[in-house]
Amino acid sequence: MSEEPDTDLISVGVCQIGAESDWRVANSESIKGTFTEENGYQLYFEDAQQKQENQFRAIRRFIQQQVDYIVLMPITETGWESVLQEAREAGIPVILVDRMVDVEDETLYATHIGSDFLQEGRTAMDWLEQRTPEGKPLSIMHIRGTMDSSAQQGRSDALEEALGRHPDWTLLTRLDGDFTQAKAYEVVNEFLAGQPEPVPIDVVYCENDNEAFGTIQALEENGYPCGPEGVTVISFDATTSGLELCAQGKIALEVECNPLLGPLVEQAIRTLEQGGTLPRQQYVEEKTFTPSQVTESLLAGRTY
Ligand code: GZL
Repeated sequence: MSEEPDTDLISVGVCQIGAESDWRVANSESIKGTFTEENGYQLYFEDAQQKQENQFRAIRRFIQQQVDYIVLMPITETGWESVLQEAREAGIPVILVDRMVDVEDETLYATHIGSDFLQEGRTAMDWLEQRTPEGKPLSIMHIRGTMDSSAQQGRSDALEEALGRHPDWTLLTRLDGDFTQAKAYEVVNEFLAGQPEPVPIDVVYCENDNEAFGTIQALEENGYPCGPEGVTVISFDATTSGLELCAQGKIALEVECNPLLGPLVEQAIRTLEQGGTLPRQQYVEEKTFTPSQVTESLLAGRTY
């Protein structure tokens, strides 16, 4: 970023995680579509390629650039104290978007706008409990998202809670899919190749759609069909591609995670510009979808 910020525009430094998933791409598009010059903003957008140290570097660049606001999508929850203190010392408000940070001093950020990941997971577990007769054994494969991210922690905690309620449910394995299709495909194939004989898999709990895509491909290539007569796949995000697989019955439950956060972030900046105060936490509305609920009109109306 060589040019000095244009003083008529509100300068916003956005520190994005990467482009690891359909969800993330849609989230970035929402931000870029909101913070345009015609809307009164000068946008500095940094893609950290899924590395926290790149996020630290980007935030320090924004501080040097003396942007008016920093928008941070923190890849993981820990390690943020010093760089957020530097932003505060520079007098630059930080707005957290999507995932959360784990800091003692909550005044290090102006607000958090995103999802309640634990509630998303609990919603998925409520659905699974309602459709599973009491006492029926289940063997569950868990594909975790990026470790230490709040999305992974919340969704994983909900599954652990449910396993604690159901002694008849067995956790077959926990695999780390890092929210990507390629990694999920790799680790599921590795797991299946390591089994001396076919294993019973009743449910696969994928912590985002891109993991579900890779998992379903690996399962079906290894003779485990996914669907009403086969493996029950639970996924998060409800992207268009995820909903299309849900409509086909390959994903039994989609838990929506809304990536279109640009307008809410802009509202927060406008409030701060007018000297207003913000709630610490702003959760977004999210729904769930089962195959019969994924209609043509729903798909036609999806923008991500
Ligand atoms: C959730 C977000 C997660 C998505 C994944 O808000 O942090 O990261 O569920 C994305 O698709 O990679």
